[in-house]
Amino acid sequence: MATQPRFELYSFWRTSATYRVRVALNMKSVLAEEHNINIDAGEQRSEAFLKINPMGAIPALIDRESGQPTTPMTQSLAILEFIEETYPSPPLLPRDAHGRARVRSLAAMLAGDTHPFVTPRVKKYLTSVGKFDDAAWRAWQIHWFGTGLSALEERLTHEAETGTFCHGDTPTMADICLASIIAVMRVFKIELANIPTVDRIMASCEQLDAFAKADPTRQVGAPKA
Ligand SMILES: N[C@@H](CCC(=O)N[C@@H](CS)C(=O)NCC(=O)O)C(=O)O
Repeated sequence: MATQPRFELYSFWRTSATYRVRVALNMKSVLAEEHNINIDAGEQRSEAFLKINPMGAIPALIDRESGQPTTPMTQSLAILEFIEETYPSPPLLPRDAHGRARVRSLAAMLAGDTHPFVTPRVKKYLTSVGKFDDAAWRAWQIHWFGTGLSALEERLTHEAETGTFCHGDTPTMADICLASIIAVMRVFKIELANIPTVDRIMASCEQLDAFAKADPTRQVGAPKA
């Protein structure tokens, strides 16, 4: 008998925040049925989707297993924590409280302090109200990706806990967030110089199936190469 995936994931091929959830689900070998929300067509602001997430942003994750309608889960970091609590193995957070604080802090630098500046809604505002042209938007993207990743590089280079991955030698939520930013920079053909530790850790992430399978270019709806 075919088993239905436990989760429904509202997603779009190239989004950074959905990538994080995809990697975490892949790492725990958990299946989700994906529903495409075409951000280029503005579907995140449709009446139907705003009922799921009034913020008009993906991802949103629905848990079918509870047996009764549950509020859709939103915010990728909250979803990662839910996945971690529900499927503890392999762990995406260190065992010690200091380690967990460090991983959550690195993750927040990316998902909380970097990604929001480069979202489609910010682009929409800057290119309409702010009259940004393509060059100004690109300069904006490079500035904010660069600000976040330079600060991350500084920490990863100088903090003793950095290993093969952001924290030690196994991937954590921090690596998921790091890779989510680099993956979307690649979609926009943005490359930054002078972040060798970030680049080294991204290369380690890419060796893992869970990350490789979540790559934007491998998702339904991605443009053919
Ligand atoms: N903080 C949220 C950010 C969600 C978010 O901004 N998602 C983007 C895609 S990566 C989105 O749906 N944007 C729609 C828009 O900006 O209009 C999270 O981590 O889930």
